Amino acid sequence: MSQQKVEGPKVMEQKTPVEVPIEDMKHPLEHAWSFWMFTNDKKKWEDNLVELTTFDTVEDYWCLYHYMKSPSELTMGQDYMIFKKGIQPMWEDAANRRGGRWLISLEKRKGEMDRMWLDVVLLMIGENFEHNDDVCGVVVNIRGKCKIAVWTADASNHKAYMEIGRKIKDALGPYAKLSYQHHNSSKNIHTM
Ligand code: MGP
Repeated sequence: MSQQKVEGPKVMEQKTPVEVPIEDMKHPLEHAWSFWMFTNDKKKWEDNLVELTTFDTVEDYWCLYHYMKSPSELTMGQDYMIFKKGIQPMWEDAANRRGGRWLISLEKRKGEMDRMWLDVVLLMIGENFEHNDDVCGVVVNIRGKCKIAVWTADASNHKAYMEIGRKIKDALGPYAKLSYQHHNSSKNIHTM
């Protein structure tokens, strides 16, 4: 009896026309951003700041988003901070010294903190403002009264901070309460 020759599946020799490094397949952001964490352990405020990592692509941000705890899972006294690479998340940094912040109060809407944090971070790293250059970073403080704050570079640049504030308000919806303050004062310059 003649034995039938069984042929295995044909393996086509496949050649990728161009070898694309995986890094080049990611979508770059306009800026590189540093992700900071504050844990209230040490006496001096600035000693509690840790720069965890830097990201500069959309994909790397989503990786971090899935890997890290959401703000609502942090413990009391902790902060997350995302600032343009090179800007330290403190008033003393040259980029913040003349600046201020849009404070988003989460007093009554704490349950929505994670969504609001994500919305504001995406708005910021996606460079959705006309005055992107005026945006320094964003902070979420886990306290009895939690807060999200977008820091801008120049508290005397009314046009810039108002445009930024309006975009944040539009993204978060009519119930979001925003107030703008100079870093060296707790007085509200603007509310919306
Ligand atoms: P906070 O953590 O921003 O807000 O500031 P919190 O805890 O809600 O308190 P509140 O004062 O807004 O009601 C708390 C304290 O941390 C400040 O009073 C400062 O002593 C210190 N601190 C906060 N920041 C953002 C800075 C900073 O940029 N530089 C320095 N040196 N100290 C800061």
